[in-house]
Amino acid sequence: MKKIQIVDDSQSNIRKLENLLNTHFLVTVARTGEEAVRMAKENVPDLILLEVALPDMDGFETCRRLKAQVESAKIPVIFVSSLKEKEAVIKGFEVGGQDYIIKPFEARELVLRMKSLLKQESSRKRLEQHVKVLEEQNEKLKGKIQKVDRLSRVDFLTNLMNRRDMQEKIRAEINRSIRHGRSFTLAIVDIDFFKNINDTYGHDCGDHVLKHFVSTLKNSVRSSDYVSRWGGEEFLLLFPETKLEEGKRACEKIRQKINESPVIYKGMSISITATFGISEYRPSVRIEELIKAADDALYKGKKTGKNQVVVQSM
Ligand code: GH3
Ligand code: MG
Repeated sequence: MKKIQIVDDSQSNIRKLENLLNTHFLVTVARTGEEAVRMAKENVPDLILLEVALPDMDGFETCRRLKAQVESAKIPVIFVSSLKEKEAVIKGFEVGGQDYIIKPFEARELVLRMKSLLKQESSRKRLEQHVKVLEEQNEKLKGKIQKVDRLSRVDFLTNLMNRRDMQEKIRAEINRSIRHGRSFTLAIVDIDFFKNINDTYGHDCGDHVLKHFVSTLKNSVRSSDYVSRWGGEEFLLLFPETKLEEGKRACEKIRQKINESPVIYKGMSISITATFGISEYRPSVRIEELIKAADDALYKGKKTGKNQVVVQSM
C-alpha cells in the first residue's frame, strides 16, 4: 500500500481526506509544517497532500524545506488549498510542488491526480534503479577491459611488456623525437645457443634462464629505458634520448654483465651469452626500417661469432 502524508491542521479537513483515502492508502497526518518535514524524513511517504494555510510556516515554505531535504526531495507534493488566485498556484509550482488542487475539490479528481503522480514516481524510481544497475555493470566492465588491456600488453612468462606494447612505445618515441629533434636507440638482444639449453637441461630450465636473463637486463638499464620480450628468447630494448654510441656502450655493459652472471639451476651453473643488434633513430625513418636495421645488425653479430654488440648504420 502506498503511504500518503496529509499536512493540515483542520480536524474536519483531515477527517474528510482520511475517509476518502483510508481504503486505498496508508495515511499519516502532520499538523504543522515543522512536523511534516520531520515526518517525511523519518517515515518517507510516497506522496504528500499539503495545505497552504498552516499554523507555523505556510505550505509553500514547508514544500521548499521538503525539497531541500535529501530524504524527501523527490516525494511528489500536491497542494490542497482554498487559495484559488493564479499567483498562489504559480507559487505552488515554483517552490517545487507537482500539482495544485483548489478546494472545494471533486474527490474523484483528487484521487485520479494522486494516482497519476504515484504512477509517474514509480516509473521514475524504476528507471533510477535501472540506471544504477547499468552504471554498476559499466564500472565492472571498465575494470575487466582494463585488466584485459593490461594482460594484452604483458608477457606471461617474464612479466615484461610484450611486442605489441613495445611497438606503441617506439611509435610514441618517434613522435617525441620528431617534436624535440632528439634521437633514440633500439637494441634487439638474442640469447646465444638457447636451443642447446632447452635440449640439454629441459624446457623448464630454459624458462628459468629466460627469467634470470630478464632480471639481468632490467637491473642493467636506466629506469627511463624500456625492456620488452620481442619473441622467444629475443628482447627489444629502447633507450630514449640516447645516441648510437651511448646506446652501444650501454649494451656492451649489459653484455658483459650477462657473461659474468651464470644461471644457477638445480645446483648447476649455466653460462649464457647474448648478441646485440643496435640501430639509432634518424628523422623520416619508418618504425619497420628502424627495427629491421637492429635485426640486420643482430643477424650480422650471430654470423660473425655471437656474444657481441653490432651497430647498423642507416
Ligand atoms: P642463436 O645462438 O643463433 O640465437 O641460436 P638459438 O639456439 O639461441 O636460437 P634458435 O632460434 O635456434 O632457438 C631458440 C629456441 O628458443 C627455440 C625455442 O623453442 C626456444 N624458446 C622460445 N621461447 C621459449 C620459452 O618461452 N621458453 C623456453 N624454454 N624456450 C623457448
Ligand atoms: Mg638465440
